[in-house]
Amino acid sequence: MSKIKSVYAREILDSRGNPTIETTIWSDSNHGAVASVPSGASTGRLEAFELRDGDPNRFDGMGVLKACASVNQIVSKYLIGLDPLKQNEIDQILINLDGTANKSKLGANAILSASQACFELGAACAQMPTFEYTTQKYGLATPSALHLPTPIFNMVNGGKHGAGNLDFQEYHCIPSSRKKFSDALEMGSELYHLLKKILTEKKAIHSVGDEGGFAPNLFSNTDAIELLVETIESSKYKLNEDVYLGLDVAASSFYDGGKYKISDVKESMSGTQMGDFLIDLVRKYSLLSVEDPFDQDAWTDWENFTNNIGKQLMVVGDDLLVTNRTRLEESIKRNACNTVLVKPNQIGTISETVSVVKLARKNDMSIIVSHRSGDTDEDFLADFAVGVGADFVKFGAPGRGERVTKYNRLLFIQEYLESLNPQ
Ligand code: 2PG
Ligand code: MG
Repeated sequence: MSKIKSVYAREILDSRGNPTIETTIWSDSNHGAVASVPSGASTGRLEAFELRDGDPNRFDGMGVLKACASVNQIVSKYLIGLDPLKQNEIDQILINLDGTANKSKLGANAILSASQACFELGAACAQMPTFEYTTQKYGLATPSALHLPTPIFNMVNGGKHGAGNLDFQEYHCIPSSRKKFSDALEMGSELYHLLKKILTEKKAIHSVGDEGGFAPNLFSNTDAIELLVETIESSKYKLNEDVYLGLDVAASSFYDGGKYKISDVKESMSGTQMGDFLIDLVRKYSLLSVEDPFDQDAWTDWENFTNNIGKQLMVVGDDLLVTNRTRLEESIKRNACNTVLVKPNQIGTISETVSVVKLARKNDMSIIVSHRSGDTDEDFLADFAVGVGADFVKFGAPGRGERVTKYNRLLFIQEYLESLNPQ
């Protein structure tokens, strides 16, 4: 049995240039693992607590030296000597050490960096790729090169990730799940470049937003959808056959005083009116998925929407569920949505994340494993998604380093699996 020998956290920068925490861990068998933690911009109210220093003299208060100290001065003492294969035990120690409901004492960023580093160390000690280790540990999937998670490409960035003119946060191109991952990635890349060309021809701004999608100067959310339709129609791919459209409305970010105000409609809308507006879009464009269509606490609107259109649409809970088992249980009871967005840093440990995946699976919900808008150059999530048998991954645009490192890892996994079972 290997034992954890050292645990050390330090401050690095994420893709937005903000500090985040990276933890390195070693075993006495001389295996090592490094895990860094992402950070959201449109965060759910009930997400686990991201501990920042608040010192205005460093990084405008965004430093994470306190979170590093949580790991270096507290967590490390309790993890050294433990077997890295005992993930549940390790995560329970982390949860107990913190002792708060939202991990605000040590910081969920500190806790996740340690939890994930232990998990990756476990894979290294077991001498397995992380996806295989995940599969073996949790028994949730039988990975196959032909059935890797389908990528959800974020082509246009609005909301809190964009230039300020689009209300909806993300406009997705989603290749057909029948496509092999490498073909889906090729399609994503081709459409991404075609979209840039079309934006250039229209003299629209084609700089990119936080997740690598373009952040153009369009007038309305419908314009952005039309732009994707135009891009696909001028490509060799068929809309709603080879590739589908989806949205992350991220409605909590523009919900104000019980109303939704978007540039497509003159008057502010009630939840019911917002639902009707979105259902029109779903029908008109045959959308495949809509994430966070309503505010995170507008349960009744979610229920009505899912009852109405949930048979033909993935209704995705992100801010609604915050990868939290209690919220998911509530949502299942109410039939508020049919798809779970899974983000480990919303809850703070690997075990709790897996428990959400398991509950979702048991209830026949679809699973999307997702990055954050401020992410790091690591590819752990690709392995995790394959290992838990996620249906989809949402890793941003098929461009920018912190996004493509995850897609590229899926390419590697595909080839690795093919080499095990040559045709
Ligand atoms: C989302 C995420 C990731 P953020 O809303 O789904 O795309 O954004 O990380 O800013 O919460
Ligand atoms: Mg979201």
